[in-house]
Amino acid sequence: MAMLSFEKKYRVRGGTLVGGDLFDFWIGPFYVGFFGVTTIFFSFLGTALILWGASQGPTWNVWQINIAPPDLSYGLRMAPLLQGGLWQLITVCAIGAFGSWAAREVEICRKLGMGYHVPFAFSVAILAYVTLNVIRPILMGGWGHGFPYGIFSHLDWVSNVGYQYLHFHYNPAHMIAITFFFTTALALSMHGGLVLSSTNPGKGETVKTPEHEDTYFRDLVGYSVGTLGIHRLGLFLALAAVLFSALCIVLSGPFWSRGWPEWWNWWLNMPIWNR
Ligand code: 07D
Ligand code: 07D
Repeated sequence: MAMLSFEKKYRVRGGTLVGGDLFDFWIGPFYVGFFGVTTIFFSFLGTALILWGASQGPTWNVWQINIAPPDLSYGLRMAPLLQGGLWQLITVCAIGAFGSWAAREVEICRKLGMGYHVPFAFSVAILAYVTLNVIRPILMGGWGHGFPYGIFSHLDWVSNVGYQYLHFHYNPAHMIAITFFFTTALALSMHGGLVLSSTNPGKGETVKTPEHEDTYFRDLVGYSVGTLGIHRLGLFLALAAVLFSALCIVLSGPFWSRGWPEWWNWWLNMPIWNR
């Protein structure tokens, strides 16, 4: 298979960030690497801590398992294991696992001589998580402001925090983030649809070229962003969505502690209305 001969060519030592040749090998299709080992270490330890926490809690119902952060009275100190200390250790494991995964992506990019777009994009997701559970809690002076680890409990957290600011939809950065998320879905659906419509024709029909794709959008809306451009646009839209999300939550509390509808008073207070 062509893929296999290609793999043989690139499956050579080098490109690692740390550890030199140590762990610089593959198991089946998976590249191991130093950061593969640290990913496994942190994710196994984190999962084991969640399971142990669950065993100390009231339920094994997977939807209801909940590992809560410490009470606000602990501030930014370490808490006893069952009073939020577990949440603190799991947070360290999560950051260790996500960071290791990003570093492993970087090593694979280096081996292949590719750009760092994928690890860069994943780092933006990590930044959103770190904003929620490290940066914002530190700015607000308590780990208790982080979200709990549990499928339903983290939804309760989102809802409660939303209502603490009266009406979260009035948060302007939340509005921009949502608009970027919706636009990302629009762009992906149009791009996926366009590529399938030209490269997956019915039986007996020929596969069309990128010129067909460009012409389609030029005919439709007068402009085509182009084959490379659509991927730049997609990456930009998705990253902007997550960056504005991180912004909307870090503003809530550290920089704006009242209801978000009140923020819009600047509009009502503009001198122009008093003339
Ligand atoms: C499809 C890639 C695959 C990833 C998956 C997630 C785990 C967690 C943990 C048992 C798109 C795997 C899940 C490993 C198991 C335990 C303790 C990615 C894909 C399938 N959420 N959230 C979900 C996480 C936050 C919110 C689902 C993680 C914030 C809302 C899943 C994080 C806020 C809704 C989940 C995180 C928030 C969800 C599906 C981290 C704002 C839903 C996720 C680390 C961002 C939806 C029951 C998905 C749901 C949902 C995981 C953070 C809001 C359990 C890992 C605090 C409103 N979230 N979430 O498909 O059905 O993502 O919930 O930051 O409605 Mg969440
Ligand atoms: C944080 C996930 C990081 C994930 C990582 C990877 C694994 C491995 C393993 C699968 C950021 C984890 C990987 C675990 C898995 C295997 C094998 C992504 C993260 C590192 N909101 N809202 C957002 C909407 C309302 C509120 C963001 C819409 C209400 C609060 C987004 C609506 C109130 C917060 C968004 C709506 C409210 C948010 C989430 C509609 C509640 C946040 C996306 C239509 C009453 C959160 C940074 C995101 C945020 C957030 C959308 C409604 C509150 C823009 C569309 C009015 C408190 N909301 N929201 O950030 O900004 O992803 O987080 O009503 O904290 Mg909202």
